[in-house]
Amino acid sequence: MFSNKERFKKGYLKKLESLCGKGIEESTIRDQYHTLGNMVREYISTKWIETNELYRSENKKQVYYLSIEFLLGRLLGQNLLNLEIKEVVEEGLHDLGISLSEIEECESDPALGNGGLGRLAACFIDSLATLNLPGHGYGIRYKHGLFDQKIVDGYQVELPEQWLRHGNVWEVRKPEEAIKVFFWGRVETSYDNNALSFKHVGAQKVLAVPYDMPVIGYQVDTVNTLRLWNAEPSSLGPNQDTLSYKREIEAITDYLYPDDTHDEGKILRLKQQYFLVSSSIQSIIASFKKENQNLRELHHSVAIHINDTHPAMAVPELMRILMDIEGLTWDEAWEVTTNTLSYTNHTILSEALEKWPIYLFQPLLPRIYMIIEEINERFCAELWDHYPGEWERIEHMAIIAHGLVKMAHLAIVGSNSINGVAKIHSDILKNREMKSFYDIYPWKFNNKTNGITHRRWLLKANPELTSLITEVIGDEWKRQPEKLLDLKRHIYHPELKERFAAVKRKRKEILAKEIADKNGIIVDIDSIFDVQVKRLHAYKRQLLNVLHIMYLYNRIKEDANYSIQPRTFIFGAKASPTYYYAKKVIKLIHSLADKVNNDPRVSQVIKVIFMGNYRVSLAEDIFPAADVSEQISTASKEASGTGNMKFMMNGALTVGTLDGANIEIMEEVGRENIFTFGLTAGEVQRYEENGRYRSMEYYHHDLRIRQVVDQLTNGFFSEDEGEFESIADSLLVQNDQYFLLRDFASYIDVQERVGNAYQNRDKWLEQALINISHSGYFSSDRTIQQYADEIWKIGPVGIRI
Ligand code: 26M
Repeated sequence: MFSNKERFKKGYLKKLESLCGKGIEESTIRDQYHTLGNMVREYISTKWIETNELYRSENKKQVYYLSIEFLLGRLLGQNLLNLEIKEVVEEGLHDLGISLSEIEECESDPALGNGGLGRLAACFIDSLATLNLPGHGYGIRYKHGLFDQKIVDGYQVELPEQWLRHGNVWEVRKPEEAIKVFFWGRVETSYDNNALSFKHVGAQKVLAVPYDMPVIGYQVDTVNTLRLWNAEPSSLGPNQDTLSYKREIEAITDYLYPDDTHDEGKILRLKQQYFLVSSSIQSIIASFKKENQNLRELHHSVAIHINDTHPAMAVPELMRILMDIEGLTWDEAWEVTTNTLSYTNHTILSEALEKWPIYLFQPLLPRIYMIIEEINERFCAELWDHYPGEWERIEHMAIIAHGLVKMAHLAIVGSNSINGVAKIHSDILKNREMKSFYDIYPWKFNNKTNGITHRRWLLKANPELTSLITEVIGDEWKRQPEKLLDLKRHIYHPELKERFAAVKRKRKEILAKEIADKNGIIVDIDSIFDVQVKRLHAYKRQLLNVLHIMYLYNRIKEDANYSIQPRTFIFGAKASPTYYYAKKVIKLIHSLADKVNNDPRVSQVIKVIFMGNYRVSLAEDIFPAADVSEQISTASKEASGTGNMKFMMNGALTVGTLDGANIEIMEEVGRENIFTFGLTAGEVQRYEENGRYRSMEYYHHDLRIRQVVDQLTNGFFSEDEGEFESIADSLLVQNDQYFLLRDFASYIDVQERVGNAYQNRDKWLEQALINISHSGYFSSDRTIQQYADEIWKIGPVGIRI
């Protein structure tokens, strides 16, 4: 059907007719999207079935990636690209008077994630399929993904996201594979056949119905599965046929929690976690049992990965199934469990470390809690052997302490591998944050530096740059991204530089048009597009970026001769709805934008743009247009970052701290090709330990700082003077926890260097190209290959290229 244009056109018209009962003239754009989506799904259905059959028949080891979030982004364009049918479709539709890109626009982003962690999971499943690895995602089918952000008078307002409003062509509901998940009730213990047996009685039974989505590899026949669970009432018993009962159950998968740091401790969140874990593990065991008998050998056929601690209940859940249902002894079950599970840590921020109060946990999950207690007791006994008499250390490392269940400790004890997401982050885990665990289990700890799928973030997002690269070095790099290094031999060729410049310019024009449409502001294409897009958080220091812009504003106002390279500062960020400070910073960016953009002289050289509702589809327009990538977190706080990689891959230069993967970007491109500044992680740590930092001293001693901080509260923004007082307080009264004022001078300096560097156009273009050349290392294909080889011990199945 996609083998040539004419066939496609015929098939398309026929499908439109049968599906929508319409001819092309009466069809709406949604009909047209729906038709194409269905054709693609049908086209891959054979490959999907064949992939599953291959996995069954070869009986090779499989990996299951459990994640509370998968931030997929739109699928139509990516699927067409991976299937290599995009051109046929585009040309065929063109003949029919339809624009493919308009059709693509009508797909809503499946925004089933908050940010980095969820997007990483999406990149990983793409790489797994492309590398022909038998690996599947397990997640939750939230009815509402991350909220839509509206900006009203400079304030963020959240609206419920509605990605399923018009249905989802990519999913297949599998009610026959539904699974029951048990909540509440109590455990009856009895002694029969010389063994204890446990019965969970009086439980509320929730039905987990899988919706499977195909994950299509690039240029291969592999189609893996992303299985998303939906909560539904199981057969209604007496007194259960009420609407409120139905609502209570469905609520489990209604909303994605919009907070990506603060551990909220809400019971619904705990239900979501267990719902994901229990349905996934039961389903994994069921499919294992179809081909294998002996559960004592589960770990030879199955690896289960837990993405952060959110699915850490996989540890007790697997123990429960192996013992209570399959009849293994504790020791047998423990051997299998720990050999099956592995865990990735994504943060060291203490407020993000999950701890559940026993009073919530125990009534909701009585059997799981019992098992955790037993794991804890055995673990503490083991610690006692290691550290006899060291009560404090043991209490500190325990899984249950002070009325709380510590999910990270559970994950570490129950897994065979614990990894951080960038070198520095893994080192901090080993030497500081989890040192006491590293001391007893050194072999478990390792690093897997994050990556991004270059298929979405370069091939799909930036087809112009993709063509240029391919013209110069051929197209092997598409499957072997490290081959982007071949570009290096060409970067001094004036023609390549000019053509890259033309691509960048074109992409800046496209973004500028979007900004004109959405924000009503005309930006200068020749200005530096300086971009910070990511969730809004104190540690990511969007406020430092703001303070720099305020400083520039002041310089321009005060010095008629001050001349700088024009810049457009672009922000995109969602704040958690309950995060007061983050919302204030969004308002501050808008107030600053008003001030800057409406000043006749200042606005000639700088502009400030806030792009609302930052999400995957918008990101695909932003990264290709960026000149400068802002990666300015307080050193040690950003575990890795992945936006930094998307920028570099699209030829932006990084302004960054020595944090997360920025350090590895620097190692790749060389110090000369990145702009670093600020405290190192070691310096931050020393300040945190010795308590010697006094932000007030920087306020008093640096006039530039005093001026901008004063402007937060002196009516400079011509509104309510108290509006930004809490932000000023965070810097002075609360002693500036994230060292903005400490890094201010260094940041101003480096930004001045950036402005000057941009004026040496030739050199800038070379540096951008060097960044692109070295971005292949940051492909998630490399990351996934390392997970496959070093953690999961899985290999490819049924290769065809
Ligand atoms: C937890 C409990 C309750 C509600 C929400 C959560 C929660 C959800 C998402 C906590 C954290 C979540 O994500 C954290 C995250 O995105 N971390 C980022 O992970 C990226 C991928 O490894 C890294 O690149 C980023 O540095 C890291 O901040």
